[in-house]
Amino acid sequence: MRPTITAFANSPDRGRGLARDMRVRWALEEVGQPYDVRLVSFREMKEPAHRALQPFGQIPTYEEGDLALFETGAIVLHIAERHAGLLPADANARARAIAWMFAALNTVEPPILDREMASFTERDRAWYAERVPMLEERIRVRLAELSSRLGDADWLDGPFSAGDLLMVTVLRRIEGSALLDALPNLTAYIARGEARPAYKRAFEDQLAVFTNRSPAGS
Ligand code: GTB
Repeated sequence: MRPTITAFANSPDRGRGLARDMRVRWALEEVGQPYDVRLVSFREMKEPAHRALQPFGQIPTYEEGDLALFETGAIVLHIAERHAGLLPADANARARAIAWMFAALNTVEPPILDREMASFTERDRAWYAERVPMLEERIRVRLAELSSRLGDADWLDGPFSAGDLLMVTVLRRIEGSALLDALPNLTAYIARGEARPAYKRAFEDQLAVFTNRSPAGS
């Protein structure tokens, strides 16, 4: 059954692949599953019809027959479990790939989000200048640990998996920042993810939402 996902009608990043529907698009492209996209405005996201799918009034959502899912980790895991290509067949390797999915979302993403949120909401606060180095140090520690584990491997644990897919989307949030400067293996890891044909198709489709939208947006 062809799934439908939701995405921003008017993404703040102008479709540069940072909004989280990118993860779901990429996963669907990796497994060769065609899908539909329903674009929602910020107002629509907070209305009851959307909250019935996503209690927090966010994108993306995923509908497939009588299944409705939210949370990108759960959606990507669902896709990976139902199609070949994103999780290894061997039970232990599969469990480890799932561990990397959780690591991306629970261990690496939180300090990156804390830094990002502070820059949006605390810039004019007296403590901001003092707080930023601490927030950045937390990111640096995680990145150094991740870099050390990755070493000179292409992917985190054997072949590309849903764990790499989520990790690359998390790291893209700081792509181009000085935080990654000292860690060329992570920069190359992100580039390897972005070079995958499935990633490129997903990116182009997300970008097309912005380039094709009406000038007024929604
Ligand atoms: N934990 C949830 C998941 O993984 O599905 C988080 C979902 C989420 O944060 N969704 C965001 C959202 O709907 C969009 S992705 N926000 C609206 C709201 O909460 O009211 C976050 C995002 C948005 C925009 C950019 N950007 O433009 O750069 C990057 C990331």
